[in-house]
Amino acid sequence: MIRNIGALLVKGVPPRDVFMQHMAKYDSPTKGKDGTSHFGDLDNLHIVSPISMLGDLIPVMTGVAMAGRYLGQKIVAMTWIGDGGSSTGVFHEGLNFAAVQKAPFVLILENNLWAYSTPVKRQVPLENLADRAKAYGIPSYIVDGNDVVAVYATAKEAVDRARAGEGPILIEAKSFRRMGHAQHDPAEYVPKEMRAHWEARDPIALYEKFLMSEKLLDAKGKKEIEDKIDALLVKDREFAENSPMPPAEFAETGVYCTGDDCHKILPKWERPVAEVTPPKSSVAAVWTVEGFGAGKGSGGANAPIHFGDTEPAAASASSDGNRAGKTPAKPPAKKPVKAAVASGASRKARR
Ligand SMILES: Cc1ncc(C[n+]2csc(CCOP(=O)(O)OP(=O)(O)O)c2C)c(N)n1
Ligand SMILES: [Mg+2]
Repeated sequence: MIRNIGALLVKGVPPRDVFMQHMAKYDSPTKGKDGTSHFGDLDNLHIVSPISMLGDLIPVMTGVAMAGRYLGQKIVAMTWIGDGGSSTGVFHEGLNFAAVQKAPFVLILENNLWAYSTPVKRQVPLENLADRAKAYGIPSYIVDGNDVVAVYATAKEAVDRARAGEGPILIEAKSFRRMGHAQHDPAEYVPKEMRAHWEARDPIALYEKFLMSEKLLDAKGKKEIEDKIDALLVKDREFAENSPMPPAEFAETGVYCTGDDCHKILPKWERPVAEVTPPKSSVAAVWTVEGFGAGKGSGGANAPIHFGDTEPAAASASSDGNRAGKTPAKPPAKKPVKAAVASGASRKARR
């Protein structure tokens, strides 16, 4: 998504592609079909093109991770989601699926405190969004999202763990959205003190300070880097501006897949077919559930199964000396007849 642009540049996408994409030029990665950062590069840089639907890349990237595993490649898939996007249904479906499949997948949850004008506290009843990982039994990290070195070290560790077969990992990067949602949004709803707090923690300024204090960068080196980047941006902007617009007749091509003219979809069996298809690729069926029928219901009768953090009746009875082993003296009161009649009457009246 848009938040990927920085990562795209680090992965090797030239700035001219970003410029041309925004100008919808013919030489852009999508040949002018899209005016956003919705583009990828599967063949060379192994970047899956993102789309606008928040969360949908989670199951997609889980699929990529699983495909890599089937093909015997030691890849790790990675994508991003925002604090707002982490409340979509597909976030949960996708992460659950990744967890149960132990997919080599790292998800970075950028908690920048705002989703449009909604503060994170008004849409998630959690202090740490990393806690969402608990629901899927997967590990998580919390990292200062404005600390470049900490983010790199955490992401590297997570990728190494995923590659080693530990399954998916969620990283919550705590940060702040400095600008509005888009150009139309002056973000006047952001409290001034909050903005001031975070502006003093500008990640680029902090990283520069770190590099200077570690003597990895000095004023001369900084200027050299800035001059190099400026020259590249000017060159790529000119290239983008001079790129033609797509011809009108191109509008109807590339919209639907037309078979071999578009692209061939063929399996690339890099491992023996028998090894990656059932029954070898299947999981053995389980017919019995441990503990089934052995738990106690709160009324003392057999409960079908005892789940997680609800104390079984036997345990709670023994922790309470007075009630130990006793059955309740009176059966629980039935619903008062009057109330039942009244509710029946009001149902009738509504009809
Ligand atoms: C499924 C879905 N619902 C709604 C939207 C519209 N939308 C685009 S961005 C956005 C807010 C996202 O907030 P957050 O996930 O916190 O990301 P941020 O903009 O802070 O990086 C919304 C609701 C969408 N793109 N996809
Ligand atoms: Mg956000």
